[in-house]
Amino acid sequence: MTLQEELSATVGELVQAGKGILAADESHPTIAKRFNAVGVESSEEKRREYRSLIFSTSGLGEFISGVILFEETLGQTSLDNQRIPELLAKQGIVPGIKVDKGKKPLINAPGDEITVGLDGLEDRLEIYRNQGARFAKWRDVFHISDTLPSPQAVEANAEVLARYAAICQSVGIVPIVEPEVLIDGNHTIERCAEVSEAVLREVFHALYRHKVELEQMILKPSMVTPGKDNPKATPEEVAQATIGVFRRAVPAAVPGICFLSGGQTPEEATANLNAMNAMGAQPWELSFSYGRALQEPAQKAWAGNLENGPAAQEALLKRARLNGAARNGSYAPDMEG
Ligand code: 5MM
Repeated sequence: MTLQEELSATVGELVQAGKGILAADESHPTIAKRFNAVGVESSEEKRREYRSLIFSTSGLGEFISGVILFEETLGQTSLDNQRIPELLAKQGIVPGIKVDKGKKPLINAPGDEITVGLDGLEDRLEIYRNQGARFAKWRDVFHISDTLPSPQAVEANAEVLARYAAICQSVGIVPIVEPEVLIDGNHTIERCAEVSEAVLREVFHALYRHKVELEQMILKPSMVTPGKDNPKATPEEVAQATIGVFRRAVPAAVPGICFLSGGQTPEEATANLNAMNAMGAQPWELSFSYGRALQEPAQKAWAGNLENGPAAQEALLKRARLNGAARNGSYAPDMEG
């Protein structure tokens, strides 16, 4: 297979109907926060136990097409001693890897941040590829206020996202391009729409400049919602606002838009995705790449105790199945049971 054929095959697998992506790439500080919420201290062994447990969920491959891993997990073995990427591949799930190195304050732009990690990326990708990763993820974040994000934050982050995507494609790794407009704050849904459109337009300009093949990447954006300190919008309002912005700013050549959940509850994230798919056919597949919205119930059920493994797996499978239904607009809240 040529690199181009490999990229196309991976994209095709990731955007399959009825399936989405599980984001399990929490960095050490983030997973410690998640574990802390369920009374568990984060250690390498506990992270291996939890992640091995959820990836072994029987039937997960029916609703999950890919899993984004953290570097540590890519090199770990499961509780029954299989390499994690192999365990996933056996379920028909494509292993992927988060490759950014987190964010830092953007100099001369108070309140804005810039994602780092381009140095040595090509070499790291070769190693990840040999370990079984077939796609990658890089996340930029944009804060909303009356004045943020600044134009330089939008431009600088778009530029690194595009350079990352170009490097990934050059070595046969599908890039997931994640510009997250944060939900934090008391902004309106209209202000979120304005910022989201500006960010997406800049990202696609940068992708064009860097000659990234839009057909061989996946977009992982946030939905257009009011800030979390404001009353919530209905799923129909979120769907209208999000699709409105995306139809203006995301080229039809992009095969899939896999949303992040960004602090929505698991039920909200499912209902919002469902409402978008219920609006009818769009130029792109509308799917999910959720972290918290897929894992939160499973983490609560597990609570650090392996004996709770079956309950944790059941909780994960339930959310995966319901989001699978939201992929074609057939989810209804009474399916929550
Ligand atoms: C799973 O969390 C990912 C890693 O975050 P950190 O680098 O901060 O540890 C994160 O990139 C995630 O993939 C996306 O934000 C989507 O996750 P949510 O929870 O927003 O669906």
